[in-house]
Amino acid sequence: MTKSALQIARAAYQPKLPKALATGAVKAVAGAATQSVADQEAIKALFPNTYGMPLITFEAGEAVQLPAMNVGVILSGGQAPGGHNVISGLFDGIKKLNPESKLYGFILGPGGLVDHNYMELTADIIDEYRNTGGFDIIGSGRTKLETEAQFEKGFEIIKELGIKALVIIGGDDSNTNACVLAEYYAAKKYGVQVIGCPKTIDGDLKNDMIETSFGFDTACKTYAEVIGNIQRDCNSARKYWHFIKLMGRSASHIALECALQVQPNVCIVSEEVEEKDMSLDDVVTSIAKVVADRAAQGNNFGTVLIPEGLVEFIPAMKRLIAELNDFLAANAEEFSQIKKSHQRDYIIRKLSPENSAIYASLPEGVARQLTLDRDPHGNVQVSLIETEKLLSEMVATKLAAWKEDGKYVGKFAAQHHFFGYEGRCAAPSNFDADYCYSLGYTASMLIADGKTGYMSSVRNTTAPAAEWIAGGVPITMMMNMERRHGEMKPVIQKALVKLDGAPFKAFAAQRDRWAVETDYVYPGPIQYFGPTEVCDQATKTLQLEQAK
Ligand code: FBP
Repeated sequence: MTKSALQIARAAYQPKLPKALATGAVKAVAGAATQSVADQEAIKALFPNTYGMPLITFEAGEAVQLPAMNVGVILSGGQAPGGHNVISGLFDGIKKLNPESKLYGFILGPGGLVDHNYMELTADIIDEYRNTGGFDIIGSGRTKLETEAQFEKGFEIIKELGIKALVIIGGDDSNTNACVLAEYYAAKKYGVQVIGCPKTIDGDLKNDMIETSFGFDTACKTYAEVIGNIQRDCNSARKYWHFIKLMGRSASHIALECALQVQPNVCIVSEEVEEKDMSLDDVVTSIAKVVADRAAQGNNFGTVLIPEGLVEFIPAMKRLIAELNDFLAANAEEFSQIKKSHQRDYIIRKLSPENSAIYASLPEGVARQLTLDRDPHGNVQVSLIETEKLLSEMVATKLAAWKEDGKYVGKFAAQHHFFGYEGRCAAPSNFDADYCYSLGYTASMLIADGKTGYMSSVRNTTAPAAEWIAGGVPITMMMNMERRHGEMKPVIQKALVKLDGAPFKAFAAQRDRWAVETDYVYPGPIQYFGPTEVCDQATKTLQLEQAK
């Protein structure tokens, strides 16, 4: 591998561990029994072997040497900065317990377990990937581990390799499946432990015991850097409005965190749009008002942050998409015969009056995306909708109408951006490098302690790393029952932005001022070496949530 100068220097970084883990001698202290966040009876019935287990905290204890153990690791779902450090922390942890221990990585996600596609991760390989971004050490994938046939197939290779425990590094769905797998192996008495680690840049796997998912810190800092740069450009040329869509499939944590870091003129928060039952026109009007107010002061420029999942949070758009899905599924043959140039009118004629009006108001390109780009199940691929263009085109139309009425006097020219993939594999910030290494190391301690169905947890994360608290949380504790594909299923509750939470309140208290004033913040690139206030800050979200 050809390495950059930063990569070479960064390889020598020794991630920080919580004091209790750094001593190398650890004891597990069990807390009180736990219960699920909701639907206790239903979850208990589904997880008889892994429900109600206690919280675990690791404290300094006696040094122990355990028999060598073989451990398997899987990276599941979208990439998030720091995954390699979870693996290196896990590797160092099991080697510390016994140098003969072995780590196997399953290739390209959960599919690697089912297909028996694996490699041993030796010290040489691990050293190549310490403190680097990406999941390329073994690759990741989105195969869902959910059927008994997959569990049994996986068990075949687990037996063959003598694996004692499997560590699944993933988001809410992957950790839900990790828990189902833990329960299955426990019920079958296969003697295989399953431990989860909280990953996703989206930041929506968090609760009282999991303060943040890894990768959120680095991804947001990467986006904030480039948004800051755009804002400086924007404030220099003073002629463009930049519409910037930010990744985050569902929750708006990334957009909100970036807003707190860069102080844009507008940031849409999907959860607020849903709560206030806003229509697409309401969202467009709210942006157009800011554009018009700034124009009245001679400022024909600005920035608008848009969360990727917005469209699905607008109740009226949700209804339109649902009707389109049903209509096109039932009339696929007839629709395919309609000439391209007539398809829009055809759809407008066929939809119910409410949805027809919304569809007719959409710009041509977006209307086409809604009818043409469909996933293998025939559903609209909402993530492909260019919301940033949709909103800017609709804002332009509204401003043109206001201009005719004498309500708007400015010039409006838009630029569009989507920031997503460039943040998912950035070299982990010091926070993510330390947090991930600690999560991996903690996972090895949970394995040593015989735990299964637990998620590795590291808390008190706004304090210096030495004061972090490492432990384990029973995954069933985070579960509730939700309807998925028409069936009630036990799942980890997804954490959306809370409108009564400190981060949103801090944003809401300042956004009107940010809208009219030009008070941009330019965070600059992530710094890996230098003063701690520059290099080691947690996200604003975490700082506000943890503020006592
Ligand atoms: P995970 O929840 O698996 O971590 O993935 C999150 C994410 O990065 C979303 O923000 C984004 O919508 C999605 O993955 C993109 O997925 P893909 O990599 O398959 O294009």
